[in-house]
This record gives sequence, structure tokens and C-alpha cells, in this order.
Amino acid sequence: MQDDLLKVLLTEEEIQQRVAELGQEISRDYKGKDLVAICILKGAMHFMADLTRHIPIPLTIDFMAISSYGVGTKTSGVVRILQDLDASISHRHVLIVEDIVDTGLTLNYLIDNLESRRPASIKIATLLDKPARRAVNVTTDYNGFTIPDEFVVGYGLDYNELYRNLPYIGVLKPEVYK
Ligand code: PRP
Ligand code: 7HP
Repeated sequence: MQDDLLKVLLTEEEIQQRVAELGQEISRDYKGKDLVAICILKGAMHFMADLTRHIPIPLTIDFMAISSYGVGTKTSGVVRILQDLDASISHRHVLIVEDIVDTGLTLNYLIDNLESRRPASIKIATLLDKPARRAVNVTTDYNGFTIPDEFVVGYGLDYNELYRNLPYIGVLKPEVYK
């Protein structure tokens, strides 16, 4: 798999260090609040697992599976809910946990969808932010790393469902997807 990468963008150590910092920040902000962390599958699976282990306050965990990219490196722009939450978020403080904000279309859709369920608040934690590709205005509250406009894989992020199991994040060689 390493041969398919142009370079490593974020090492395992850099990711783990930053995720721990985000966990501490989130723990301070949500102390005494009824928190539900929502993992957006599949990409955020590793981030969610590591992040929540750095949040030593009471919280519940739920999952949503969303798809907007299908096969390839360009968003289809059509967001589909493949799996919905198990529990109500009404009057609860929601933290959306995402792997990457790219065009912002997925989050834009998600925020609208979750707001209609009347939570006490909604905030966004994303490991990666790729602002160069933003198509709609979304603001994140906890941002691990701002990255350039390159297609990245690893630590949950995929190309055609592959590379999610890499413990670091790398830039995929364009010839792999062209
Ligand atoms: C990816 C990623 C984000 C979204 C970001 O999901 O996990 O949810 O795209 O892109 P956007 O800001 O341009 O909308 P994808 O649809 O590839 O599903 P996956 O998490 O299962 O890989
Ligand atoms: C989605 C996505 N998935 C993997 N790598 C990227 O760079 C991506 N941007 N948006």
C-alpha cells in the first residue's frame, strides 16, 4: 500500500498527539453537559475511537453512516444516510465526529438533518480540514489539521474502500485514481 503513496502527510505520532489535545479541549468544554458523540462512518472510525479515549467525562456514542463520494475522488454532491442514529438527540449536546471536511456538502446536510431533531447544541470535530475545496460555508469547532488540496488516505480515509487501515495519513499518487 505504501507504494501507492506520494508521501506521508501526517505520521502516526503527529496524529495521536493532536487527537489527545483535541480530547482535552473537548473534555474541558463539555464538563457537566449531556454529551453524545456521533461518529460519521466509515471514515471517522479511527478518529472516533482514539478521540473518545481522550475524553474522560461521561458521554454516549452513536453512529451514522453517510455516503457522498461513491467510487472515486470527487463528491457526488448527493448525500445519502445509509444508517441512522440509534437514540434520540433531543435536548442533548451533539458532537459530530468527522474525518475530513472537503467541499462541506456532507456536513452541511448533516447539520440541517440533525438540527431538525432539536438537540441542545451541535458542534463539529474534524481531524482534517481541506478549506481550498469548500463549496458551502461550514465552520468546524475542533480541527486537527488543515491540509492542502491533495487526495489523502489512511487513518480511516479511503480510496475505493482501500487504505483505511493505514495508521498514518498519506497523499495518494494521482496515477492510482486517474
Ligand atoms: C467522506 C468523508 C466525509 C466526506 C467529506 O465520506 O468521510 O464524510 O466525504 O467530504 P465533503 O466535505 O466533500 O462532503 P465518504 O462519502 O467518502 O464516505 P466514507 O466516510 O464511508 O469514506
Ligand atoms: C473525501 C475524501 N476521502 C478521502 N480522501 C480525501 O482527500 C477526501 N476528501 N473528501
